[in-house]
Amino acid sequence: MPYQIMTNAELAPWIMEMVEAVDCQIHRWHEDGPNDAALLESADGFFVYGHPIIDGAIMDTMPNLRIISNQGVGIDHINLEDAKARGIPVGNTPGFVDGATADMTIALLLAAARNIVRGDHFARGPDFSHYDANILHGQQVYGATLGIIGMGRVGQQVARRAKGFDMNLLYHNRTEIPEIASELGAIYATLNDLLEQSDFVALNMPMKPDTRHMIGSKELAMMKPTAILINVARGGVLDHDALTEVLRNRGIWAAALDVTEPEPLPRDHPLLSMDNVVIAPHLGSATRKTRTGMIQRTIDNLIAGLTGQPLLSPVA
Ligand code: 8YV
Repeated sequence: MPYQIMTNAELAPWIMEMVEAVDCQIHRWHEDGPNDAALLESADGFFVYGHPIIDGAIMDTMPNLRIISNQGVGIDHINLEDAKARGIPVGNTPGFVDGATADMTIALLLAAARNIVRGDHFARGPDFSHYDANILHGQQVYGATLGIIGMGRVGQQVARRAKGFDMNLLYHNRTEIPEIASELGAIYATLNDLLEQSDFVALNMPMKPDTRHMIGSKELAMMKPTAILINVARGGVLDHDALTEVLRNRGIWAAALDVTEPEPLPRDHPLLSMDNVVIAPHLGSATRKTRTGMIQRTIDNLIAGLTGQPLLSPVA
């Protein structure tokens, strides 16, 4: 009898094939309901795809649930205490997303600094009638100072890449990591010093209760008017009203966002019509190679949980 797995999204055929190959039968679970009571009763595992809120009330609708396996590192949408209280292990996919997410951080940094998106639109439009050396001057990247907030796995990979651009590196982290930082050539700074001194500020911290709106109007006001803020972490670490305000007043030069709060932003959100914003639809780990690794780890965690083995990447 195959394992009965609930999932919250329409999985692509190649993902379905990978899951079904390990004796799992996938059923669609609807975040806004209704869900078939018999299916919920039979559910052995939950394959979490994207960021649906999974709390104790939902877990209680699946009395036989033995594993929650999250495709992705960030697990701020899953109530870990509720899972723990019910003895349900939760797995995620650390190590699989870091490189691609760091690449995306640098891609957004360059895109905002060098007017890639505005330049693309201009180059395609009717106003580009002759070369003009006096248009779309951006911010210099090489030799500039990058402040990384959150020096975990992704932050460290961002630092490695930034070194290739001869950038000076500051970092702020919950705890100082002197050995790794010295190998990366990054100097620890208080949050205030980092914000005041950086030409680019990259948000790479996890979303936790204590990082919620960690960057708000006070913090944004400390940044240089020429500075660029890049967020590939979670929308919730940044106060979007404060960001809208500071960008409107040209208090910072630009923002480059891979994540927002909410996600997606309402279609009439002011950030979407600002020329000093570059925005992507949460593409941090969106390469086929990275996604395949993430899916494989999600499945491996799933099977481990179903068979009572220790997960390959348990969430602490
Ligand atoms: C994923 C992410 O795209 O791993 C994470 O935390 O944000 C992204 O890499 C997303 O979570 C996929 O579900």
